[in-house]
Amino acid sequence: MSEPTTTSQPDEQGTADRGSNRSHRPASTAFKNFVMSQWAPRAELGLTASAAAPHTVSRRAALSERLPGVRLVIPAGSLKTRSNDTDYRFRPHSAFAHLTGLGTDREPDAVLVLHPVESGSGDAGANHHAVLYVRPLAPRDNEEFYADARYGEFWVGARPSLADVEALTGIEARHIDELGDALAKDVGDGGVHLLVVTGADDAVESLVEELRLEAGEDENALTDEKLVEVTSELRLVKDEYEIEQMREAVARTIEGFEAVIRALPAAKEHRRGERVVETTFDGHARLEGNAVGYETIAASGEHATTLHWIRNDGEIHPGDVLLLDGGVEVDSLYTADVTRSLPVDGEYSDVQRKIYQAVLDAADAAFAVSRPGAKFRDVHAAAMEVIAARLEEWGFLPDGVTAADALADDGQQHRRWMVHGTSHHLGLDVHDCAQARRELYLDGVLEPGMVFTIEPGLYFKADDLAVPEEFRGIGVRIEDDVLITADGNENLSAALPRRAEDIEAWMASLR
Ligand SMILES: [Mn+2]
Repeated sequence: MSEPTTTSQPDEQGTADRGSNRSHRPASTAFKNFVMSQWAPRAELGLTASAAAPHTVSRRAALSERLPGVRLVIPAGSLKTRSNDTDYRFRPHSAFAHLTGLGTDREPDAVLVLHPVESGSGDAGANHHAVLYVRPLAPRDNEEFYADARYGEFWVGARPSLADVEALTGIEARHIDELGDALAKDVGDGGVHLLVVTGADDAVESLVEELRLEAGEDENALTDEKLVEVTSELRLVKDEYEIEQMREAVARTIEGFEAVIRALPAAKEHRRGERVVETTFDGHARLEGNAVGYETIAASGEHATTLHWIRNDGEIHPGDVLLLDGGVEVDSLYTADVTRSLPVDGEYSDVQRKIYQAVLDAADAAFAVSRPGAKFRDVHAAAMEVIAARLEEWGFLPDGVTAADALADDGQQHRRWMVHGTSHHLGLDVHDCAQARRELYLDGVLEPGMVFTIEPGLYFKADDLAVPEEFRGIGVRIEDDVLITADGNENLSAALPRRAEDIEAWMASLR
């Protein structure tokens, strides 16, 4: 990649603050005049309303309903440094993406503000008027055009104009330079209170904090945690567009799994076979979606007993079960989260099949209770009953401990072999809605439109002396993505084989 220059003016010693000792950018007036001239008029980006835009109106209205009279600040976040002067690819904060419909890498430094207005006189009859503050494309007579490695057109391509942003989102767009004054307006004694989604953009957070300090904090005022909680809870039930995006993410993910199976012969030959699996899946995610929704877990043999094995540098040995936990994130940033545990030679051994069947039975039990009106925690409980029963049957629980003892709060011995939960909400974040209140999440009641995973597993470490030797070094997880429907559930990832015999037949068909 090219060496970035800087927008900072060189000081008297001829140095600048960012990458200065490597910068060869000419600073002569002759160069500036020449580089800024003789450009054809800009072609319009020609952006039109996104498919998400109409749905975001009601999402913002729902947020407005929950927090009337408060100015709500939802930053997209800023570019994050990877090292020195190179940044990670940008991904907007999920609350921002949800409320604006902006996906892919849009739009670093942007801030959505919901300005409180007289009750019911805002957008679509809500209590707020939404404005998006963005850093628009700089004109060609601005040095940013050619000299700014972070934002300049020469470096990162043409950014959308304010008109483009309005067309794409349906939200009024203003220059980011107006943000400070807009946030400060009427803040203070008896005036408007500010809340900001924390953890997205340090600079915006500091600005809000400063304005609140100047205004004098009201001790009884709502805190930022409330806004974070509400933006998280808004996503517990997905709208039609979101469900369609989840279907898309799952479909692309299933293709990724198929690509991995086709690559297994090459993976078995490579000294880092797990990397062949990872790069095959991740490559598919970049080609057909935005990226992976989280780091792919490609764990063969004993590595599968490490729950978040993402180093993926191991060999794939004959006879291994390969645990692949991957999700394609589509351009709208919704992600799937699916796991299959595959026999790399195409057939499970007897003990692998035995473990696999126990996990599958646990998953099926969880599916059977997933319907409107059930508690979220019932799903986990149903899976654990099967897991505990099977471990008792195999004689793995300590002497004198029955499955029923283990299932009691003061037991839980079965969890030695499955320390994670069975389910989590899924959507823009792989662990979606994580800041929702407990009574709406863990203790919450299932409703149509909720999407979550069912992912029981059993993991027997290679050095686990509590189980017979033949079980050691095998990890199995089966993870599907579930949509709660009006009268039950739909397995969104049902097109990916689940039963042991179906997995074997499917692998054979792809060979
Ligand atoms: Mn998961």
